[in-house]
Amino acid sequence: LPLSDRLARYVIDGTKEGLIADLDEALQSYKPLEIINGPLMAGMTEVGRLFNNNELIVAEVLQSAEVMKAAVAYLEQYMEKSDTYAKGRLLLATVKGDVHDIGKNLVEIIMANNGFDVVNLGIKVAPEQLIQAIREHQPDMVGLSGLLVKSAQQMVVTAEDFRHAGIDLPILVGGAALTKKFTLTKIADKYDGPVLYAKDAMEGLDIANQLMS
Ligand code: B1M
Repeated sequence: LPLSDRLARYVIDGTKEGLIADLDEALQSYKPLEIINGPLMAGMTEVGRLFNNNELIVAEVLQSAEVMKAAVAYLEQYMEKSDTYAKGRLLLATVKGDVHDIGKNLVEIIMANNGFDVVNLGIKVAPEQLIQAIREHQPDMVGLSGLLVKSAQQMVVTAEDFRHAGIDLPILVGGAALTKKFTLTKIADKYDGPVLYAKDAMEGLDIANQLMS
């Protein structure tokens, strides 16, 4: 198989044997993010398709997620880092009811490598936990991730709870089930501060940079 197909295959098959050697080979021609957004994401998309067709079970998807995480963890050391520090603080979480964290953790890596101080609260984070963490950590913005359809709705609830708590910090949202339209209508409608949608982690960084400039 060509290298890009092999990389996608590790994710689809949920196997790490040979992964590092192939990542090293890919690094000779591509940047770490190109490898993640290209063949590795293509593998994940295929996993999602197979899962949707009942051709994979949750345990197998979990193994695919482990491979993706291992690949991202290995590639992280080769990512470009900026020397700037403390551009701003981002409080980051996957919303209540949702365990998907690969995209969120990618956002953390990219933001942290580019001068942001990131407080990652993990997965299944309820609005009240976020509100408490905002008071404790005094971030400049809050990042919410969620991949399930119900997570988009959970973001609306979170925004509403923030409003009731008197919080109007910028909120950055992302995740597969979200759209810009949903963000600008449904979520922003329930909130007093800015709500911004990022389709991927790099767009999230661009938005965060604009907010802090
Ligand atoms: Co789940 N899962 N999953 N899953 N899973 C999806 C999301 C699904 C689309 C698969 C499918 O059916 N085709 C489907 C959702 C259906 C829906 O609601 N529309 C689904 C389902 C149904 C489920 C369960 C309900 C299955 C079950 O138990 N029956 C269950 C949910 C549990 C829960 O959350 N309560 C479940 C569980 C799991 C695993 C645990 C097995 C595993 C997650 C492991 C983990 O994350 N630690 C898993 C996986 C791996 C997936 C798929 C296959 C891949 C997700 C992924 O990691 N992608 C996924 C199908 C798919 O997306 N193709 C699927 C790679 C990652 C880098 O992309 O997270 O989208 P992503 O992040 C992107 C952008 O979205 C964006 O940037 C990233 C790229 O740079 N982004 C942000 C994300 N967050 C951002 C935040 C930002 C900015 C950008 O700013 C703050």
